[in-house]
Amino acid sequence: MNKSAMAKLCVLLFGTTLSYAQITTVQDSLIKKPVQLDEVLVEGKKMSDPVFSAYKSEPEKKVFQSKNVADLFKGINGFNLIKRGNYAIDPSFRASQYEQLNVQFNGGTKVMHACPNRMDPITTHVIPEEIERVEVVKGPYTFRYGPTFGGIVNLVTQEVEKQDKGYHGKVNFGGENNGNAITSFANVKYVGEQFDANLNFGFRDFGNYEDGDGNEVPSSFRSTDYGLQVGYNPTDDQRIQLGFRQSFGRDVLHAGLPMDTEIDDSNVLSLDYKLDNISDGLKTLSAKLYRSKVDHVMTNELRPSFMMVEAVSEVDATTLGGRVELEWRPVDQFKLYTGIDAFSVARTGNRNRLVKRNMMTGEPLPMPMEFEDEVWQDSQIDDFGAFVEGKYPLSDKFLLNVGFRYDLVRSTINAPADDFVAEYPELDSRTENNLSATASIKYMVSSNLLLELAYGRGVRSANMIERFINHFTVGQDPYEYVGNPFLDAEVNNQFELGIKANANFEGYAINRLDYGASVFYSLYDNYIVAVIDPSLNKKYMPMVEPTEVKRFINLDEAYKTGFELYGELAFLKDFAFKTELSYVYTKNQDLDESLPLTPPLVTRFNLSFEQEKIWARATYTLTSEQSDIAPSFGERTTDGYGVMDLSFGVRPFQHLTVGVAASNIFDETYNNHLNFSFVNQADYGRVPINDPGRNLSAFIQYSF
Ligand SMILES: [Cu+2]
Repeated sequence: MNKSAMAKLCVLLFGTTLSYAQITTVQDSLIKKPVQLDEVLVEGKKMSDPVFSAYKSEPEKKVFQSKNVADLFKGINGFNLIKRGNYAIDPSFRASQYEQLNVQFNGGTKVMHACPNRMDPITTHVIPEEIERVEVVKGPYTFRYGPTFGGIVNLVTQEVEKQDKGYHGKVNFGGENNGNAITSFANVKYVGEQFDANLNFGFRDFGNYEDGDGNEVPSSFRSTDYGLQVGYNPTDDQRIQLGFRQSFGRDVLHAGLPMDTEIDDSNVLSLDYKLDNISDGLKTLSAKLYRSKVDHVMTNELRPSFMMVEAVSEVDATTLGGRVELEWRPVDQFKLYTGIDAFSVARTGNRNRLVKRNMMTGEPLPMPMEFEDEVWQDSQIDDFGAFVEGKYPLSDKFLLNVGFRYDLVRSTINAPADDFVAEYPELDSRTENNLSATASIKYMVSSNLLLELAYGRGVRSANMIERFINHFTVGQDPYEYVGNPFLDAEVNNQFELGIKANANFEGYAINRLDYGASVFYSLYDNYIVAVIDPSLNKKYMPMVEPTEVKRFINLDEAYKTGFELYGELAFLKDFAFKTELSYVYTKNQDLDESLPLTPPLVTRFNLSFEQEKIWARATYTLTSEQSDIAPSFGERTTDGYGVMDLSFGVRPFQHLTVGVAASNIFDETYNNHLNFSFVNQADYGRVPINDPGRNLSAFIQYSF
């Protein structure tokens, strides 16, 4: 590929990602460029980025309001949120969720939840203000960052090594009127020639919010977080980085789950190393090692069921992992990546129940009865992987990417309950061998037009709940679920075709037009879902409806298809109008219904105005009715709705930023199709949880 074509491609790719990024910060070019640790996407090195990737940079300088986890994914087309309240929020992308998405921090660090109800997903162990960028690969199109089934979501925290030398810092406060929420965040960092350090602290206190009709939703929580990161560059070509962070969640109310969190503590320790410019043939060595731990305590003390049974669960999860990658240049322009990685999650913990009343009659028992239930049965899943991936420009217009990955997945259950052994007499540790592969092409038609075509085969072995859960209600419905240790890994064969284009207009009222679309089709083998199994008997409260029990099984036939498209028009220098659309259609052919958790069609209109010292935005999000549902999952049709958000920010002085925002200004009462339903709440039956009504917020930030 000749130089001008390379330059064109860079310009094109950079230009089109701008529409995702909204605002990019231009770095002062340093004379000596420090070694940077790898992320999934590398700004300015678009020839290395995976196909169908996008990122959203948090507009660091132009803030409107304090961030929450939901906001991190709001601006990325195709994302939806699975809400169990206002705290335990999981991202969903194109109807893939949980372990189907490879969600990680900083290019590989993982934090696995301890709670069987996912009260503590990875998004709860981070300060949202700390996340500077969210990177996404939309399918199994790269395997360098671990086994990937439905896509990669990489949350990038502040990249100290990219900053200017000296001291930096910021402190901010935010407040919201709906739920009387307050947020605070402080950060100080030092960047030196060889040494750098970064310290974060955050505190958040949220009350119960009200929906559009003024009904209070039990959703309050408090969380305190801090993180420390130190980096050392022993030579020009090396970097070592050590990170440690802790998060303390307290008194979290989960409207859509049977219990509330008392304690949710997590810590993450990570060590990164990179050696660059090794030789002509071998360019880079990157290594990472991490350990994370989540301790979780939940009770039903504040719930109606407490009067019959007192229940306390104390569970924990330990995640260990690491990777080593070598980047080669066997011939000029040919980038070859080889590596190995490992990922292990182990969970323990019990639920203690004190039965105070006779379940049949409701009469108090003369002697309350105590029970102890194994939640995780001391299970462990280890994944050891090896990958090879190559990027080669076939001509000055074609970039070819081919990758393979092998995973050895070992699952063990160390303390199986008697009834679980009775259900599965052949229960033993098990080893699976998974093969993943991808091939894709980037085709640069002209400097303003890029076409992408990709195929990926992503494989996901069953998670711990799907394998080993023993009569717990872990779904959105009230059924007891039983794991299945003999599940086959589910396979996603995904095809995707996409276009990104732009046009610049000199001397007109219209300045720039960006547009793009991608269409995908996923054919699944062995898709894992839970269905009612008449051969299973209910274990807990056997007389209470529903009396059937669900078991996880593999489906024979299922598929998914859909598209995303966007168009953005920049005009009158400071204005931009953007439209985005995302749609997914899923089919579980075995049961002739949709797959669970399929999001509705979402259309977003965004008008923004941006100058150096003043900026504003109006967003109208139209969510259509969802009637393609999974009745076997307890889903019901969800009405469509439209929500209007307004925000305004100003920088009156050099270091000071002030923002105000109004979300859902028309006080619409609505619930998203992916929201959980109220469970075990005194004031609500099993109806979907409504999202917040009107919310006014104010934000102030001082940075230097
Ligand atoms: Cu929990």
